[in-house]
Formats: sequence, structure tokens, C-alpha cells
Amino acid sequence: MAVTHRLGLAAAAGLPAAARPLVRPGEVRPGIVHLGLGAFHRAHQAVYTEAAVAASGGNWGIVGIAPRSREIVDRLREQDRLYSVLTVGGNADEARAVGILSGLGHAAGDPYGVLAAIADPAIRIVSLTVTEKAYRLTGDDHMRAQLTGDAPPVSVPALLARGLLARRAAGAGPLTVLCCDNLQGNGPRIRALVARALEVAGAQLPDDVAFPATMVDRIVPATTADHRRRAALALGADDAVPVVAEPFTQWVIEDRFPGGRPDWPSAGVVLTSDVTPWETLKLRALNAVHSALAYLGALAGHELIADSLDMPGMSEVLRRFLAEEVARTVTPPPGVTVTGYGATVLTRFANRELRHRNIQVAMDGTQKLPHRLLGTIQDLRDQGGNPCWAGLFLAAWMRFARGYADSGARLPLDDPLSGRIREALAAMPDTPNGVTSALTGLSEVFPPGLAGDDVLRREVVRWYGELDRHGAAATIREAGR
Ligand code: CS2
Repeated sequence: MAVTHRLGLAAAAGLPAAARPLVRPGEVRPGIVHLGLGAFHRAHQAVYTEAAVAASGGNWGIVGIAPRSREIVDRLREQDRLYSVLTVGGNADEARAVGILSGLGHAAGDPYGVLAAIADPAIRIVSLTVTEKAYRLTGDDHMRAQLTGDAPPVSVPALLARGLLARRAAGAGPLTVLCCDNLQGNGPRIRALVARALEVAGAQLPDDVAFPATMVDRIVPATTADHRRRAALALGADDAVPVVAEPFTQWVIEDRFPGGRPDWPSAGVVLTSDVTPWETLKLRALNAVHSALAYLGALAGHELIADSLDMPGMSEVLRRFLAEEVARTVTPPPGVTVTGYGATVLTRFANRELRHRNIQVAMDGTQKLPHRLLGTIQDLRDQGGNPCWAGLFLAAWMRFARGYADSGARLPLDDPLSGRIREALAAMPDTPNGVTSALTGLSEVFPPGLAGDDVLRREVVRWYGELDRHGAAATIREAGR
């Protein structure tokens, strides 16, 4: 059946019952400003919030702000702010339109509009999914000018700091800033970032702003043309910007919301007084394994995460990492075991329908690895242990950063520190020792204790040598025996 009409308000009523949005865009008044209109937000927090509003009401519509690209804003406007989520890898494709976006904005094009939105008394939560690298408070003049008001506030720290100042000037009341990115201690971290940004602006953190920590989890890869076609079929309407996701979804939030919050528990969100065990488990078990698959698989010439997991020896290596290194250093939440959690993670990564590309997970390694892998290594070393598997994964990242797969094909280095990486590599011999020294010397990534740790170094150099001589496929096959 050819799908002829485009998703939008006119088409929404005619969608199959299961595909209709739970709320109509425009029906729910805004209560949340969200920075980062990427696929992850639209498949995760937006879905939970729509379900919570549908179940319990409340003015918690989301004003979605795209930080840089305005294309997504234009596409969503053309569809009356509706988009669909295509869930794949369950029994059958399922698509549903989501109607919780109650406004749209574009930070690069209209930064002052974003400040005004944050200063609106109707807004009680500012949430963010801007990826790990956006949380850097670069000390350069441009950042400083954005914070002091001499330049338009286009970066995340400037939007938040100046948004809070505008809010205070407007007497708009208490606010919660909710970081939904994969950073260890994401609540305290964003609090510290905003406090430093305000300091540069000559101000202090207001005391009616809370920064609860959260753990977010749902695999949301880049949407492909095939996903778009399948979304249209399952939805019965064409959607220019569907997002694709796995069936699994989880959100754990520290319950500190001075301005109130949606009834998220009605939508399955876990509210708790301490997110740390969830956050640490997710970063160190799920995300670390994801990165390991991405680097080792890309070196071996595989395209998808599911292909990397199929490499002979791979699941054994990952299970041993989880049992011998993660389980030794992480205290999971009550009722959860690291190995049980890890087994679920491996099943989720085997979802081939997602078509999650190794290259996508591999990007921004310098920003991701400190949260995913270096904490495990540090804890193992503090216990006098040996980071064997973690050392292998670090060596795989180093080989990936060098820019060549085992076949000699080029690999893209998409990382905010790519310039620093290239300089560091060029200054050292292209040997296991040279590459290890070059990259552990990146002080933005490796704390001095790890950079100078001989045991870690020995492991990384040893694995790097194996990868260099035999390639990733043979190294993993042998290691997983
Ligand atoms: C992935 C994550 O791209 C990546 O680095 O590891 O985006 C991962 O899919 C999510 O954290 C799952 O919740």
C-alpha cells in the first residue's frame, strides 16, 4: 500500500488507533524547555512525558530547541510538531506519532528567544540532551564573551547561565535543570558547569534551581531510509523525521524538582533519592561494552554493532570483562547483578533491525571513554587489580584513533579532540609504545595517575601489539577461547 499523506494534524485523526499521538500538539501548554532535539530526546524523554501527561494531565508540553541545525525545526513545523517513533526488533515494527512538542526553537538562529523561553514562569524544567562534548566550558574569548553578554549566547553553558539570569530578573520562580546525557554524576556535573559559567558572568548560582541526576537508557541509532519507509508503512503516513528505537527503555531520576514535574512514574519512570548505582552500572556495563564493540568491530571491517557482537570470541570477551572487571568495581542497585544486567545488554546489542553503526558509537571517544572505561580502570588499579579487558578496549580505541581499519581502509575520526590526537600521534613513533604514550599523554582524557600507571600501560601496549600484528578479528577469536 502506497502511503500518500504527510504526518501532521490533519492526518493524525486518520492514523490507526495504536499509532495516534496520546496528546495533540498545542493542546498541552509548555512546562519544559528541552535543549537538543535529536533522535534520543524524541524517542526517550518526550515519549515518557507524553505518556505522563496523557495519564495524569499537567501543563508539561515540551518546547524543543535545536542547538545548531535548523533543518529538524523546519521539518517538525511542516508536520505541526508531530513525529513518529518506530520501535524495531520486537515481534513486529510499531510506529506511533508523538504530540508532546508544544513549541520549537533554534538556538543558533535565535539565542535570545531561548533565553526568553527559559525565563518564562510557565517553564519549570530545562532539560538537555546535547551529547558529552557540549558540556565543555572552553576558556576562550568567544565563550567568555557569550557569558558576559558581549556575544550572543549560542553554546550550552551560555544558554543556561544567561537563561538563569534572565529568569531571575523576571522573577519566574524555581527551576530544575535536568541533564539527560551519559555523563557520570550528570546532575552535580552540570551544576558545577553552570556555577562556573555564572561566575564568569559575575553572578552566583540561584538557590531555587535544582540539578538532579538522571540515568537515561534507550538505544536510538541514526534513522536510515529503510527505517523511514518502514515507519510510513506502520504509521500509515509519511514522516520526514521519524526516530527509530529498540523496545527497551529506562529512565531513573533523582526526585528533586522545586518547580514540580510531570507524573513520570505513571509512565514507568523510576524516581529515587540516589541515581548513582544506576548511572555507574549503565555507563560501565552498557556504554563501555558498546564502545568496545564499536572500536573492535570497526577495526575488523564490520559496519554494525550487531555484526561486531557476532565476531567469534566477542561475547566471551565481553562477558569476562563484565564479570572480572565491572562486577569487581561496581555496586549495582538493589536486586540487580552486573552479570544479569550485562546479559540483557548483550541481547539488546544483538538487535539487528536497529542497524546501529559502529562508526556512530565510535565517535567522540575522548569525551565518552572517561565516563565509560577509565573509572573502571581507576577502581581496579586502586584495588591493586589488573585492567586486562579494559586495557584491550583502550588499545582498540587507540588503533581506531590512528585512522585505519585492519584492511588498511580509512576510518573517520569524529572527535572534538581530533586535532590534538593527530598532533600527538605525529610526534611519536607509530609503534605500540609510541601510540600508547602519545594518547595517554592527552591530559584532557587521562588523569595523571592513569597516564603514569605502568600496569595499565603494559596491558595497553601488549594488546595494541596483538591488534597490530594479528588484527582485531584474530585477537578477539584467540582472547575469547
Ligand atoms: C552509545 C549510546 O552512541 C553511543 O555512544 O553507547 O548512545 C547508547 O546507545 C545509549 O546510551 C543507550 O542508552
